[in-house]
Amino acid sequence: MRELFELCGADRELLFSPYCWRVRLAMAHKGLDWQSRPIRFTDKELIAFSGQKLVPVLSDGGETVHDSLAIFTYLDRRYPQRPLLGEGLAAERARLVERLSFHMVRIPLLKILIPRVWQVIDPADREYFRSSREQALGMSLEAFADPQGGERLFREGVAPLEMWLRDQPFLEGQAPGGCDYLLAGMLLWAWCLGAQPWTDDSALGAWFARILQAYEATHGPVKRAMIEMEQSR
Ligand SMILES: N[C@@H](CCC(=O)N[C@@H](CS)C(=O)NCC(=O)O)C(=O)O
Repeated sequence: MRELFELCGADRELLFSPYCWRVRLAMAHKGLDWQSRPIRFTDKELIAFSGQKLVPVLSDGGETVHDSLAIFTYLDRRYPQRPLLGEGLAAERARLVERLSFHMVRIPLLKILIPRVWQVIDPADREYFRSSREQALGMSLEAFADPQGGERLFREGVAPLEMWLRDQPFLEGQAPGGCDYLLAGMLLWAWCLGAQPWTDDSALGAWFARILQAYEATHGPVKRAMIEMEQSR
């Protein structure tokens, strides 16, 4: 059996982790099915078998892999059809895209999404979420969160991608590949939390719609939170 341990909100159907979405998109790309095992931030005992504390964790017939990029590599090795990363230089380029998306897209989105994550997580997770994120950020959630500033940084960060996607339907060319899913997972994080700092009529918006539609055509509608933003605490 193939099981994907992934982060959920108080509503177990609300899956909003960017890294877990990468893996969902990658497995859908390869035509694989899986059982979802939604876990909350503090359900660490459910993934203790993986020897670490973060999701996604893929358990696949006796093999356990964690970390989205490591899971892409595993999937390519175990299921060579429709490669995600390829080998050699191609895999290294995907690592570069992963690092770039981390800095150019993740940080801006985090500024937008922190108050939304706060709203959707189980109240029992809130203390852990606050203390772990404040320690990592070196400041309070309220000091870091800045939805308007995050939107501006996001637009600046994706400007080169917007130009790239005006010339071709996917980051990887005429068909989606691993780099598309590395980035699309980040955008799904925002989308599932009811935010969309890109416009439908942008090249990035059209690209995102193509990826989301392909996923929903085989796996059904993606749950999206309807959040009224007032305060983060
Ligand atoms: N580099 C890892 C990052 C994984 C990660 O940060 N996962 C987050 C979910 S978005 C997590 O498990 N957070 C739980 C926690 O912070 O305790 C990957 O690409 O999978």
